[in-house]
Amino acid sequence: VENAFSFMIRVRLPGGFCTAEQWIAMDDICGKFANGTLKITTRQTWQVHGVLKRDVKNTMRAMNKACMDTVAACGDVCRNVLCTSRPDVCSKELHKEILHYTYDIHDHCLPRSGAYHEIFLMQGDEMAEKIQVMGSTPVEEEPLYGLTYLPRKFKVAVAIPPSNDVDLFAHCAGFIAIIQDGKLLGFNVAVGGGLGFTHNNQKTHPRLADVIGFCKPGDAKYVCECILTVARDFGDRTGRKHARVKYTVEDYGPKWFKEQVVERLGFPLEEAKPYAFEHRGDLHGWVKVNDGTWSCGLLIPIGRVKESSRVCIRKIAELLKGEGGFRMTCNQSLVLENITDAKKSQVQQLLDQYKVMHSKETTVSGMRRNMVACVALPTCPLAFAEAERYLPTLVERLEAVADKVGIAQDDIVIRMTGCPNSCGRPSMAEIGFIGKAPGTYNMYLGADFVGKRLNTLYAESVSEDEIIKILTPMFAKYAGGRAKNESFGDFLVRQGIVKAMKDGRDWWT
Ligand code: SRM
Ligand code: SF4
Repeated sequence: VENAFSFMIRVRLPGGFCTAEQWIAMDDICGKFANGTLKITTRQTWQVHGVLKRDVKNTMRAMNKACMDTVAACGDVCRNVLCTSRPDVCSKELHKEILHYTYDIHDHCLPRSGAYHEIFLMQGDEMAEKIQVMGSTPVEEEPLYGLTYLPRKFKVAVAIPPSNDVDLFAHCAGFIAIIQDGKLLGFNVAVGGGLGFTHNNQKTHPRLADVIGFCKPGDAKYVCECILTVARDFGDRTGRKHARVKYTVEDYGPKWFKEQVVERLGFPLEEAKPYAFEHRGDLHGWVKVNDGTWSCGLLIPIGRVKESSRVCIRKIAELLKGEGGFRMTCNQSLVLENITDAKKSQVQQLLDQYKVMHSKETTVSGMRRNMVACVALPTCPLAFAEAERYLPTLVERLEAVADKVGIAQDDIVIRMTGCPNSCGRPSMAEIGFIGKAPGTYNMYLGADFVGKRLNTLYAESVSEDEIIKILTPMFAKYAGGRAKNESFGDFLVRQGIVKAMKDGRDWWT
């Protein structure tokens, strides 16, 4: 008898988009092969958990049948490329154009290997035939990755200001859409972001990306290629803890890194253009898009689609077959797209019937609207503490405190992870928690609201009661003493409660 090994499987979904038919396929897959839930991740896609070893190939094949795969969803390659999910930041045409360049970058940097198809999709005879033809000679060529691929994972995002929902500065390579008079001029280019670190290893730390210039829209994929190949050629291959692009940028300097990129490009990057991020949150509720259709942003707590939310979204997908769109967000939620006037009330009815949150209702606090947590226990083997299963409970206690001082409706970015790998980007939260041991967290405060500053360690190994004790007077002080439109993180820094973390190298000081 073999052990009942079970696996997590993550789908590749650039820009976070799928059709109604693909949603239905994933819903079937999670019911048939996984644990009956879909997990929307911080990188705009789904994971399914609990797939038994014997079902791995069947799951991959079912995904393939619905025109999806898991290529480059993990590994030392360019991962799922993100793009802003909010339909209210620009016209639909412009969003489409920017998504087109997102796909361009993604497709250009995708590994070419056919191994995935050979291993997971080919059937027995087909496979035997292929092996015979290949003999022992490698027949594949990886133009970007070569034989040794990258030293480490490589992450890319495209942001459409004023939204920074993708957390652009957490990325190895970032592209900020520069829009003038409704036209896309090109992208500011950022390099060297990354958040993972290791407790007590001061050689590791989170780092935010530097903006190094501007490129024309059609050049974005080549710029990304050059950033990737500089990482490939100069990244540290002697130790995985120092192999991310952020360390290469830091060790050699952003100026040197830019020179390398420009040399490979064969033309200069222009001076970066002005832009402004104003928020990182998702759309919640309905918005009419300029082509006359509706979009509706849902609030799926910590991205876990299960029980009534699963039934509800499945029914919506059935209703929107052939027309609707489903866009995952980087805050682990979902935007329903392309809803006609005729279908809007039926969608609304389903959301009401199954009580799926989809508006800035007063029952939903600002913290709950902005909470993110990684999966952590029970499935993540690297977790020291709970995150997904626990943050909503902690937020409930904090809501009571916030309510008392009248700030329950204020947007505050709060995030938690089970370990310092930082999958929920906690070091960019105004209130961040990173698991130390079961029930205890390091508490970080003072990142800004829009994702341009890291937070700072405030207290080590704190328990729930200690967290409440620390935040209660801070919330009261904030309620009484904040400046107009001042965010919680900025207030804490202005008050000197924590120092501003200007550079990731100061993480441990
Ligand atoms: Fe992550 C590893 C979950 C986004 C940094 N991440 C893992 C693994 C696969 C654990 C493992 O290696 O065994 C986790 C699977 C847990 C489970 O049970 O499902 C895991 N990461 C996740 C997700 C699902 C968190 C979530 O709840 O949404 C996110 C999936 C994204 C996706 O769809 O591809 C996820 N991971 C991130 C992010 C955020 C981001 O990319 O914007 C980060 C921080 C940004 C960064 O990369 O710097 C992140 N994950 C890591 C790291 C640390 C990398 C580092 O540079 O040190 C690891 C561990 C590793 O790579 O060695 C890791
Ligand atoms: Fe697992 Fe750590 Fe990532 Fe959470 S942050 S999912 S505990 S690796």
